[in-house]
Amino acid sequence: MCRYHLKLRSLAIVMIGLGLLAAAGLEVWAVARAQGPNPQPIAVGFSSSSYTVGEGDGTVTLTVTLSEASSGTVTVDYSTSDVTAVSEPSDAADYVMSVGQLVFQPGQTSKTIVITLIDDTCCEGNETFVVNLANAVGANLGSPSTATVTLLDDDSCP
Ligand SMILES: [Ca+2]
Ligand SMILES: [Ca+2]
Repeated sequence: MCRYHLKLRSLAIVMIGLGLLAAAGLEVWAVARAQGPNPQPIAVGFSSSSYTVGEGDGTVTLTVTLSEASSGTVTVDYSTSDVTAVSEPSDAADYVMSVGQLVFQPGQTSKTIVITLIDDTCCEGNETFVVNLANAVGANLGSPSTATVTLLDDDSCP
């Protein structure tokens, strides 16, 4: 009789334990539901899809931002690519090719890329090149991930 009673007691304890687990699970579910769908992942992208500078301005500065501060480090690679403007070692280079990596320390949300321009004396019209972002780590590649730089020609044609 006594043994049977003990078994009943341990069964009751197990049942209470299961009940508590179920309650905890329900609470986790309710909290997750209250928070809605998964929070939007952090995105990294240019602040603008186009930048316009005079070819004699010396440099162009592009800004890359995070959609929100991250608690971890975020890195993203960047590289320039010719369109109608060309980079060195071309004799008629309009800008200096630039490849690198931006590192956002935790809490940082903005970084700049500075590209050196090469002024010429050619009457050539406005020219463009692009800067691409790639290989984002710690964030998703956002939009725009490509920025177009337009170099305004400052030479008068004969
Ligand atoms: Ca010029
Ligand atoms: Ca020119």
